[in-house]
Amino acid sequence: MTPQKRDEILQVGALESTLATELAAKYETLSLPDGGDRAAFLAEHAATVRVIVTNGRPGVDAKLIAALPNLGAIVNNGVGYDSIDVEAARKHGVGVSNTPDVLTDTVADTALGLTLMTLRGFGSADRYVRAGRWARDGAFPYTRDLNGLQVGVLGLGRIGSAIAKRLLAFDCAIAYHNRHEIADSPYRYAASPLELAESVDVLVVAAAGGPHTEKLVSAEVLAALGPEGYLINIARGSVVDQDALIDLLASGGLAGAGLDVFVDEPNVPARLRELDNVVLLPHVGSATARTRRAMALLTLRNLESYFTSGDLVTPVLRPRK
Ligand code: 8YV
Repeated sequence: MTPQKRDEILQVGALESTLATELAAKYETLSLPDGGDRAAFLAEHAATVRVIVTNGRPGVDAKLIAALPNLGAIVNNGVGYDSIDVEAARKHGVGVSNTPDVLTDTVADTALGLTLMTLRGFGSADRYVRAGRWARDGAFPYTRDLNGLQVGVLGLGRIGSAIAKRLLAFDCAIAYHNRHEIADSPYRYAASPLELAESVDVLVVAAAGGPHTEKLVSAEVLAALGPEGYLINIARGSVVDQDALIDLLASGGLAGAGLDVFVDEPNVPARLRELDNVVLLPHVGSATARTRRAMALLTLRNLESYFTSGDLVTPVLRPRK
């Protein structure tokens, strides 16, 4: 029997190995090479690609979309799709899907853990014990309570709301800023990121990345948090002015920061790594075995659905039929 021609998918970026294996078992898979090899690769394979599967890095730009004449969908194994040029996809009738809901609770848990670690200095306290300083230097310095604080959530979407819900259990007073006020929200609305920062002790960034939110947390917003204020970011590094953040953390203009995301991942500036009032995580917001499996399964369902019905299960943008 002659083997059937299988649907071809193009992997952009390094997918986790289980998902990559599952894709390869079912579909004809290609991986987009970096840099110089790309033109030759596209000259040979561009016409066969029907779907891109990506984890958001290094991204899918207008040039790549235009180079693939039979591309119908971009399936993103992640909720944030800021590195995909959705406008270019729309222009070419290409659908885009992501993995909402399945990671909400895990990312919100990460935000809470990071907030507690940052305010209570648990990372630094752990290093204190390991370095033998407890026995040598005595008790660890006092830190800050989370319970009872005013917390601002920038971006009260699915993840922001799950974070707010958890903070209520810590008796925190919640305020938020979104582009639009949410009519029936139980939380106080702040008309701008600045107004939000001025009125809270901790600012948690949960807004989507992309050009609309680039440096939304500006130097001015960060300064408004003040020397007793904290910044927590589990969204995208691009939402925060990272250089201004480092300056304020280093000069005492801000008490501390907990960061799971950075401007140029996986590169974290040395100046930031040298500070002791920050907790730095390697973008692990959704990185538990259960949640990553749920994300991969939703990615596979989107792919399957596109090949069988021409539509996506969790579309950000529906494909043109
Ligand atoms: C993942 C994320 O790091 O979902 C997102 O937007 O940032 C993370 O859950 C990423 O998508 C890897 O697949």
